[in-house]
Amino acid sequence: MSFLFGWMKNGVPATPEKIEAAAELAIPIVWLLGKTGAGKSSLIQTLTALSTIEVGNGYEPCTRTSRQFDYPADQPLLRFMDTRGLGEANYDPADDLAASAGHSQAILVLARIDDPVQGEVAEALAEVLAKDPSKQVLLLHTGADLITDEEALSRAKAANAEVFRLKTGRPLREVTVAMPPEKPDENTGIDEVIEHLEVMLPAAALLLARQNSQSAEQIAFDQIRTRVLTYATAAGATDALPLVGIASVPAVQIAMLYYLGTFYGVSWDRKVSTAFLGSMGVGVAARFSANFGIRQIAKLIPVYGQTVGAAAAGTISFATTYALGRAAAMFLHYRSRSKPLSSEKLQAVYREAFSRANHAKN
Ligand SMILES: Nc1nc2c(ncn2[C@@H]2O[C@H](COP(=O)(O)OP(=O)(O)OP(=O)(O)O)[C@@H](O)[C@H]2O)c(=O)[nH]1
Ligand SMILES: [Mg+2]
Repeated sequence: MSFLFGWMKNGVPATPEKIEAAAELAIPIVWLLGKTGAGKSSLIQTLTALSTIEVGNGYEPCTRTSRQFDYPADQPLLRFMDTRGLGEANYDPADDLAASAGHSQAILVLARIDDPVQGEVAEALAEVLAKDPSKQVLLLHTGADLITDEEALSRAKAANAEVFRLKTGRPLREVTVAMPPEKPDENTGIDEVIEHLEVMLPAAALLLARQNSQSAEQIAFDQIRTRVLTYATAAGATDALPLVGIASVPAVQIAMLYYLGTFYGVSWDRKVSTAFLGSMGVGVAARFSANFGIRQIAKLIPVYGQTVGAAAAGTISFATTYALGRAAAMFLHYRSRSKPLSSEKLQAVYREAFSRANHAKN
């Protein structure tokens, strides 16, 4: 019995609409905290390379105290939550905390290097962390191009970092960023922000990472990368799948494999399915069932299941689905060209994709 057909027995058809609805329920969130003018909109613009982001424009209201921006527009896979009015009025993070509950997320705090008045931002962050100490935070020193003297620059950074450390009671990871307007070539620190996101929020980093694709295979995958991320994000909405009428993570994975088959012009007949399973190796197949097995067990233990188990299930389902999609794409690319592909190479690409998608330390 083939790989695909074996899974299909457990699955129900997962239509593109259902997949997208599930992905939206699990969309990862990047919180942006910072005073007006700190560079929040500039950062969104730089990370997404979208020129349509303007100060105070293009946003949907999210909560009373924040705006949200979903990216990409046609099939959102990442939400930026832009806190408004921080440092101007008393900010109460309750609404934003509620809006982001249940989503994987990271907090980026932006503090302009030439603005030493960061007390209110630090207080807001402290309040958020008091409610949820597990939240991952990165401090961005923006406007690095505005101070040219090295010593003055490091003094300014140290002083701002100290304000945040004192209010939150912990040292934060830090990155120095320059986003001079009208000079995108002179941006600095953005790759480092993405590197931190790889650890804090891999789903975001996979979407925002600059592509350096050279081979025909990589270039082909770039065309469907966001689609694979949609399936992976949908699979990560493990607990929400029944709500949108998808019975299981394997059903999402089957739908993804069919989509990829169509894209590469290869049909998943018995021969192709068997070749794929064979190349992926028994270890990978066994790990799938082990992962799903662990998830089910975790859910049976009430407290553990609701906290650790639920979070881990989403992360593992996201990572296994993304890695499966990445490996299947490579397999199908070679297959469509009748070129040989070693199982070592296929398994290596699976492992690499899995570890990139599963970097988060909860
Ligand atoms: N030179 C320089 N200018 C920056 C930098 N970051 C932001 N700016 C400029 O500062 C101004 C405000 O930046 P925005 O990105 O709109 O700030 P914001 O945090 O979105 O502000 P609000 O939307 O009002 O909360 C814009 O003119 C930016 O071009 C930077 O790193 N260097
Ligand atoms: Mg803005």
